Amino acid sequence: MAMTGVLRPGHVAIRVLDLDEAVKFYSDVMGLVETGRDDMGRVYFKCWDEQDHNSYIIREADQAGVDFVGFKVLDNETLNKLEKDLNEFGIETRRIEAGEMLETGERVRFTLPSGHEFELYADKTKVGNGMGLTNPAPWYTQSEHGIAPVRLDHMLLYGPNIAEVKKIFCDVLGFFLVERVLGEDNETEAALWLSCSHKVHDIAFVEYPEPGKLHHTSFLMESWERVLRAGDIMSMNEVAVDIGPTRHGITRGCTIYAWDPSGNRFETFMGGYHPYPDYETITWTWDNFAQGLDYPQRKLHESFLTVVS
Ligand code: M3P
Ligand code: FE
Repeated sequence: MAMTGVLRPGHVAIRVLDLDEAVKFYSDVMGLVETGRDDMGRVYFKCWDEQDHNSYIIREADQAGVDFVGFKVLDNETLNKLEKDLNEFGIETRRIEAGEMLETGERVRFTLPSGHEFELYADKTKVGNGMGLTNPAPWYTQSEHGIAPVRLDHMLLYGPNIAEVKKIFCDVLGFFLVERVLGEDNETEAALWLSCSHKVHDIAFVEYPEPGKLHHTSFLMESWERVLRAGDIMSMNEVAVDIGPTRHGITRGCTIYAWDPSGNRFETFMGGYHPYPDYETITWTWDNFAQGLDYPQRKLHESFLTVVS
C-alpha cells in the first residue's frame, strides 16, 4: 500500500453556543448525519459518504471555536511509532483512553506550537455510508438532504509559531508543503497548506498572534453545481455567508464560506488539484495574495482575514 502513516483528518470537535440550534443547523441545513450523543453532552455527526462513526463533534460552551482536531493513522503500530517520533522531537504527548470519544480508539494528544490541541488515533468503528459494500448505489436519500457534503476535508487554523508547526508536520508526521503565502517581507511564511495524502491540503495554518483559533472547517462537495446548491440552501435558511461562490488561486479550490449559528466558519468546496509528495511547493507572494484568496475578484476580504472563532 502506498498510503501509510497519517491518513486524513478524522474528526474535529467544535464549540457551539446553543446545542439545540446547532444540532438543527448541522442536521437539517448542513445535512450531516447524527450518529450519537455522549454523557459529556457532545453530539456526533458524520458526512453521508464517510465510513467511520464520526467526523464532526459539537458541544455547548460559552465561546465558539475548536476544542481539538484528530487525524487518523494507518494502524496501532503507526500510532506507537509516531508517538515515539514526536517525543524524540521534543513534543510531550498524552494518551486518551479508548471510548472517551464514542466508537473511537485510544488517541495520542499533544499541543501544537500554534496552541491547537491535536491528536492521532488508529481506530474508529466503521458504520458505513448507508449503501453497503456489495453492489452499492451511487447515492441515497441522505446525500440529497440539506447541503450534504461528501466528507470532512480539511481545516484552516490560526495561531502563532507556524514555522515550528511546519517542522512537526513535515519532519515528524510525514506531511509535505503544497502551497504557502509569504508575508510582507517576502521571506517569512505567513500561511501554509500541508498534505499527508493526494489531496491539495489536509490542514492549513495562518500565522496569527492569538493561539488556538479556528478559521474554518471545510467540507467536500461533489461538484461545482453542488457548491452552488449549497449557496442556495444557505440563502433559503438565511445563513451568514462570508465569501463566495468563488475560486481561490491558492489550491484552485472552488468555494463558499459561511458561519454556523455560533460563528464558526465553514467552507463548502470542490476542485483543486491532486499533488504527489514529490511536487514542488507553490509560493504566493504578498503582493499577489488577493488573487490567491479570491482569484476572479482579486480582493483581500477584510472579514475573511480577520474573523476567527
Ligand atoms: C482555503 C482552501 C486564505 C485561503 C484559504 C484557502 C486564507 O481555505 O481551502 O484552499 O487566503
Ligand atoms: Fe479551506
